[in-house]
Amino acid sequence: MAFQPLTRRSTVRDVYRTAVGRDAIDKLLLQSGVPRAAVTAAGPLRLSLIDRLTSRYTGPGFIDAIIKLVNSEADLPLEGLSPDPVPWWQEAVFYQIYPRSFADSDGDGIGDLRGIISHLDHLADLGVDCVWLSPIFDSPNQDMGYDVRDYRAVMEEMGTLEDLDELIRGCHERGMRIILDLVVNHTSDQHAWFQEALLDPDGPYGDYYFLERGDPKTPPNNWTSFFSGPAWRWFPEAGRWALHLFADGQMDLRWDNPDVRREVADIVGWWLERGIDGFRLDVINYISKPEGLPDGNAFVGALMGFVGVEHYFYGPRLGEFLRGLRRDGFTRDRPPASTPRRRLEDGTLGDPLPPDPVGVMVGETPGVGVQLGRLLSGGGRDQLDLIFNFDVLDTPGHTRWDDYVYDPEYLKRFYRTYLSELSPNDWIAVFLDNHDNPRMLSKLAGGAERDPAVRTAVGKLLATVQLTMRGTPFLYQGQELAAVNQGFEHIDQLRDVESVNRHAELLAEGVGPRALWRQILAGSRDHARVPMRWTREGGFGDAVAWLEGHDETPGFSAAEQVPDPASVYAWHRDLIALRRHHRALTLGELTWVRPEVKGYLAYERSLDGERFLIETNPTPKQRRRPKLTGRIVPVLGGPRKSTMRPWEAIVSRID
Ligand code: TEU
Repeated sequence: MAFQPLTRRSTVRDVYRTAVGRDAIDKLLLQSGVPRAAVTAAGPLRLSLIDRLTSRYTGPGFIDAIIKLVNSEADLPLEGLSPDPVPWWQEAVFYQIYPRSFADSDGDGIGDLRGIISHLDHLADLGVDCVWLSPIFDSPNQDMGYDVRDYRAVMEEMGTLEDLDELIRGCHERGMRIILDLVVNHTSDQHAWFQEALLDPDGPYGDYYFLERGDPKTPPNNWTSFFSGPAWRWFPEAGRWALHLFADGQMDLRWDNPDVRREVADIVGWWLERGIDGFRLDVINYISKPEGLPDGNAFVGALMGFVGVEHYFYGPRLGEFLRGLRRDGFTRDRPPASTPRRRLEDGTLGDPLPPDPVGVMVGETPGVGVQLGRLLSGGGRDQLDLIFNFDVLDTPGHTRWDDYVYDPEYLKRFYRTYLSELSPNDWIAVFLDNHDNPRMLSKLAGGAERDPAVRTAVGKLLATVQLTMRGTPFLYQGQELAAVNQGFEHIDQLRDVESVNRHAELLAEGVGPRALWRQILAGSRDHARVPMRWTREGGFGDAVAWLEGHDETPGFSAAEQVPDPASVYAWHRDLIALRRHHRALTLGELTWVRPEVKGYLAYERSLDGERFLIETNPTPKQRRRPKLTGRIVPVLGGPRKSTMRPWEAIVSRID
């Protein structure tokens, strides 16, 4: 189907028919909590009419912004591409480590590489196939390493390049791959490039960033930062404004400059040669900004919480930049220092594998919905391999700053819709936790997880869904120990720049102390950043951790969980082992089972005549189990009674 550009005479239905328009509308509905049926109702209406009807709320330019966004992506065809034979990452279990909080080997209260090395067996025993390290490169840590000062050096407090080489080898020897975090939408203001740029804004490095002349009182446009305030900082020494979508020390790189693209590709190649198997690419969908940096629409800004996003969350040259990076950076032209050993059927390890021709590219893509996700990661499109779709994290009408209980019906709806819109060329990443979000276990249990039995049950339930959903699971450290949100009591206990800035901003706006703290506590990224609980006493022994955890509930440390066959850890390990032996659970088709039944989240996975039934009751209430036919034999969990216990999860074989 040829792409027809939208005009003001187009209808809502026309917009919804396009990939970009569909995602944009879905996102607006999700943010505002309006049901999808509204689109059907408004389907035949012309955009000019919608503009007239809604401009009172949206202000001028809203509809034009949508039209422009949709017309910028004429690149629709997704069908007819030939997917590769199954790439390794489709069957893999990834595990995200937040190095600062994983394990501390030298007692300074900060996690480090040697700490990770000493716990590699924990990961291998769990069954992890690929480890992802959040940033470890040299950084002033305004945003905990997401502000890189030197892309070829390890942060001092985390160790040395030699430690990292040893860590890479340690993963490979255990049959695991390892990827790092590539943060290249921005650099730290302390990066040599930016320092050079400030010294000589008209020199070559000035062009690496968005350095704009102007009046020191008026920023170049109305964009706001994700971490409060305007997205611009004035540098008097250079007489220029500089763009920063995140903290004021995270300066956005100007990817339109071919030198920037070449530098990034070189960095990637350098690491691949050292043995790194790929990267998770931080906010990679933000790298292309439109020429002229136009003002953001105020209505979209108010709805999304940030002004300007519609201009860069899927910018004009994004696809081109990603294809270039894949070709010039991720495609190997030199052999790596080492490769992972092959994992054999019987669980032992074989010889090292041949190098992957292309390092894996996992895109962190906030704001990207199902259709844009397909455009960015569809097989054969030569952009990314996997993307994170964040719409799973909060239910419609909610953001992470709202104090609310997660509705499990939405979890079902999210995956149903997502999977139903994919073609055989698409593959998704499945994640519930990461270092930027409170724990899903706490969101779903809504406080009931203070009861250890509930905590265990919910932890197992979430693991079941995540590890048997059709897609590649990304576990985040601590999920295997049923980690929960922390009982922070005061802003002084928090370390995250986002929480700290937001706190100050709300305070300045006059929000009362209770309402303010409620928000911060609901949404703070620090919940997931406290030290991993290796022992009952905590994570980092006697050292004072850089961020203290508050969870003291007995039973939920690694020391207690690992030896216990009924633990959440054992459940993860057993499920991962089951996946490894039965491809129906990784590559198999997924068919929903009685999806209309509330409080029953169930599906079948099947391949080559082998069938598994996954059944959960993601609610605090006992429920009647829908009657199913066939011989159903539990292999994990059970027994399978006519009523389901609260939070029950069972994996069965259908014979
Ligand atoms: O996060 C990007 C992002 O948009 C959000 O998840 C962000 O944390 C916040 O929720 C915006 O409101 C990535 C990293 O994962 C995050 O840790 C970094 O702070 C951020 O990019 C900047 O590099």
